[in-house]
Amino acid sequence: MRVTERSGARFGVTVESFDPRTASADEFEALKKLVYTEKIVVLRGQRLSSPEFIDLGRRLGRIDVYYEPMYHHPEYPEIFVSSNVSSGDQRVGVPQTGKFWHADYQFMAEPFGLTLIYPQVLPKKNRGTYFIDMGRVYEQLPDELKAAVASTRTMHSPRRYFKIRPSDVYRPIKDLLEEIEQKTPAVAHPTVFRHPVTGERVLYLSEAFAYEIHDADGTVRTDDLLDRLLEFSGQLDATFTSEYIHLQTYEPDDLLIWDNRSLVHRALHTATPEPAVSHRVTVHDAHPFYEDAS
Ligand code: 7UC
Ligand code: FE
Repeated sequence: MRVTERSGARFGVTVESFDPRTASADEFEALKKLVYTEKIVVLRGQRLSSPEFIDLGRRLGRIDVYYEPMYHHPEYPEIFVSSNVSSGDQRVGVPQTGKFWHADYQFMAEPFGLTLIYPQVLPKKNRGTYFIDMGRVYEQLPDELKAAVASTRTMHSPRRYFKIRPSDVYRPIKDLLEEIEQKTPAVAHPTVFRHPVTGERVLYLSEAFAYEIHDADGTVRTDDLLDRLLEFSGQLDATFTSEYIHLQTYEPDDLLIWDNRSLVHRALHTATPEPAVSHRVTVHDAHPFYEDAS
């Protein structure tokens, strides 16, 4: 396993010569440690079959199968397929996934710690993902905002970004809205938590899923605190020039693993509708998702 810091990048490392099919338990431990400390690990030169990709996920923890079957790989439900390749009835996966700032499963009671992305078809123009390290954002938050978020909880829901399924055509929107609330009721997470591995404090909120902040006594905040936090973090920056935004681009045979506790991400908008297919596996590691920030 050869680790290279990526020059000019805000965070993340590149790893060459890591073969998940033959790597030892020690090598997997070293890899995991890198993901927690460096936030993004790009495994270079990966030529894995889908079962091998799933095995890699299993070596890292317990795989979480996405709750909406529309995203599943037809043979391997463990794989979430993002694809803009449309072939009529044969369509596999879902187009335009994640084109909004979010952390994966942030709207669930128990999100997973690790996300693995393995691009399968890359457009000619760079396809990439934007990332923001919300650990660094918390560290640099002005004292006044740090004081304002202490002991608060943030409410999360997928309701604004739930994707209409083919089977939803002709359904009254009211029934669909009710189904979303019933299947994925809003969840509260601490606005700031401690990362169970690094001990780092993380500002855990995103533009897509966070909708409300509650004070310690449960009172809903009616001020603009949530917007000010999102603004500070760079998630409202339409020009993507915020100092916190890191654009991760992909080379063929790259496989990304990132820390889903401290990073929020957003799929890059490509101007031309070129074919792009990506496979995703998500994993609960051996640690609780978060620890109390106090
Ligand atoms: O279609 C999508 O962008 C899926 C998104 C709402 N959820 C991904 C996740 O893991 O939270
Ligand atoms: Fe995502």
